[in-house]
Amino acid sequence: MKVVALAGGVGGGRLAHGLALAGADLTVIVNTGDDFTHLGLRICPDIDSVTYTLAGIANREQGWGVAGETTAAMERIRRLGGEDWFLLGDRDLALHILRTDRLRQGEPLSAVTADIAAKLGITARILPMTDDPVATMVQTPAGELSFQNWFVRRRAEGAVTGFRFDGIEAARPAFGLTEALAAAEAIVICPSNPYVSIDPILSVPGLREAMPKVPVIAVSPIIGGEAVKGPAARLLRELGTEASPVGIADHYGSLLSGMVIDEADAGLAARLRIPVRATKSLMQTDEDRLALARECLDLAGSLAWTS
Ligand code: FO1
Repeated sequence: MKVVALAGGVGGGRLAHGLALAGADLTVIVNTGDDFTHLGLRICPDIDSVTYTLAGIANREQGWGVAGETTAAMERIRRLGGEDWFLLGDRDLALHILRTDRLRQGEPLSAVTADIAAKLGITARILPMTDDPVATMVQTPAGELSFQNWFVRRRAEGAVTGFRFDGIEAARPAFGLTEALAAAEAIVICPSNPYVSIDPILSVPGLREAMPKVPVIAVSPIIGGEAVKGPAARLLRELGTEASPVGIADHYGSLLSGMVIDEADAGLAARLRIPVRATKSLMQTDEDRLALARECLDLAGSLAWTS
């Protein structure tokens, strides 16, 4: 089945891996709102989480960076007084150095991303949501913060009043993105943060319009009122309706055809006005990733004739 997955970082990479294991003809559209230039290097955290996970070299517990990483460069940067709040491992740095060099020579992010994925033996297509610069800004009562400053430096603490995707108005879908959507038989919205991972993707002008009339299945990133990782539950409480699959469904609205929620939230299925599957949605092993992906594809398949 031709599947397009919309993904952020950690949860996105894991379900994308499950979809690849399930044999889907997979394209992953990845959020680039977290991207920033740091120590002169262009860092693309969600693209790298998805890439490393699909390549089987990710630091599984952490959700970002490379397994078995060393930090010799970071230690020397620290000793020489460089910025050390954003930890870049040695192998990760190699990718940032090469990518930055190629971007600086004018190569689009989608081309660099595709080539790195191929070099790492990945068969799925990994596409940034756009080749143009977009920066998620976090709005707080004290003013705006850049995403990584908020997420890493301030550990996503403090009141948030909203998000702004700087540059989104001028952003065009990445090369090949609308064609991938047009060919899709199902769309899977991965269990990523709806505000800072999925909304930027859906905000790229022309992307929503390019969504085909096929089942759109979202996997809830909230289990039992909590996010598996990150501030999604708190943000839903502060900005949305409720920290639950119901809040997620409200957030995505009419876009959704169906939803996969965790068995802990099965009691909420009646409040969701769309077809729902309740299953184990916490992905701790590759088998979990595969099983969750199969649940998504099975639900999409059961809805295909109604779209
Ligand atoms: N997240 C952290 O909380 N601390 C870090 O030091 C950190 C470094 C880092 C380096 C490369 C990379 O690709 C991701 C990194 N992340 C780090 C995660 C990053 O903040 C992502 O934006 C989040 O995973 C949200 O998607």
